[in-house]
Amino acid sequence: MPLTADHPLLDGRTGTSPLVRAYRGDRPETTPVWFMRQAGRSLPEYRELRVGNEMLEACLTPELAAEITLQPVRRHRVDAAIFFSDIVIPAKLAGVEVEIVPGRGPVFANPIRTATDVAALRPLDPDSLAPIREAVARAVTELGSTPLIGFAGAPFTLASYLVEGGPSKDQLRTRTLMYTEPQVWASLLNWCADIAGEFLVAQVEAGASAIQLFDSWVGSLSEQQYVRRVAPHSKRALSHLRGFDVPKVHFGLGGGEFLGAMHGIGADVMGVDWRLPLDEAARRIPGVPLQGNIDPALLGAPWRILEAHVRDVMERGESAPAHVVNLGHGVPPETDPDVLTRMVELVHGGL
Ligand code: 1CP
Repeated sequence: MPLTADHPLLDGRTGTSPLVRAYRGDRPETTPVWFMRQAGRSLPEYRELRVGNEMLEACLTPELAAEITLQPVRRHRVDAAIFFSDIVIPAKLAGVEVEIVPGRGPVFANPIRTATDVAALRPLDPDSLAPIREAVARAVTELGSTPLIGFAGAPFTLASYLVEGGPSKDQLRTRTLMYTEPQVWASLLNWCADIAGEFLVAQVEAGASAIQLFDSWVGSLSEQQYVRRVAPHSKRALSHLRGFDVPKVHFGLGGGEFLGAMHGIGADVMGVDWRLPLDEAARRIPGVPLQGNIDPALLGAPWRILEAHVRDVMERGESAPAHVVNLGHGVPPETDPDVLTRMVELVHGGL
């Protein structure tokens, strides 16, 4: 399905924005920058809006989700907004019971661990995505020439929450299921791929100018297991966007050892975590635009140390055909927002 003529990528709003140009392999005059998890806990205006609103309810209230999406753009002048939502929203919309427990993360009342559990999962009713479409449309109208990035959790990361029942350090149960019940595993990952894919399509149709697929917990896998048991499903998630000419970014924490395999699922741009220098990433996947990879730990360091690190990241980023500056993972909640604003100014000032 092609984008409609009134989509921001086609009607002159975002098609030549620095972010979209860099995602397409070009080097705009100013290097674009945004931050994973820029919308949320580090901003006082976010905490204020969230008082009395449960996290997932906020995600499904279009006015609130749109407003939270816009906050970091207004404050920091970043080159993109990322849609305020969560990777578990499509599961919730498909009828799975989940809540976000403050200080912990997503928790599922009934973890999915058997063939019967997987067989009981229902497909996502496209009508249930109406609040997502409305929130995206509202945000996009306000954003004008600033692109909105849509996102989804990749099947492995989504499945790991469903199987574990909540956040887990090493995804042990998930990986046990992967090894011992390959068919149950494949059905579960296909279900995750399809709900993630439809979540992405809804965001793109409503006006997102790029998407990012997060495979946050992929670092617990070997390359062999990734290629065999995970990558085909991530590819399936992205295949829902076939025909839509939008840049697709793929990011995984600890995926540096199999960056090539991750890129191979159909991504246009690779997000890199802080463990792998960008010049080395560019050597591993030549010709691919890169995004990253400031170490979030340095957000709490004295400015001169952070500044030197940002400059180093930008220099190494010159090894890639194009570079979008970002963190190597999300903004930690305790970050001083002024530091993020100052970093945006630094990146826009150039090397
Ligand atoms: O207390 C609060 O305010 C809720 C904290 C919070 C927020 C702000 C959660 C719970 N989710 C979000 C928003 C969110 N989640 C966004 C919005 C936009 C932005 O980036 O600014 C995005 C992209 C996500 C994606 C997400 N959720 C990921 C992938 C990215 C990553 O950080 O690796 C994952 C793994 C989640 C699960 C999740 N949701 C929330 C938390 C605390 C977690 C992680 C828990 C864990 O460590 O397992």
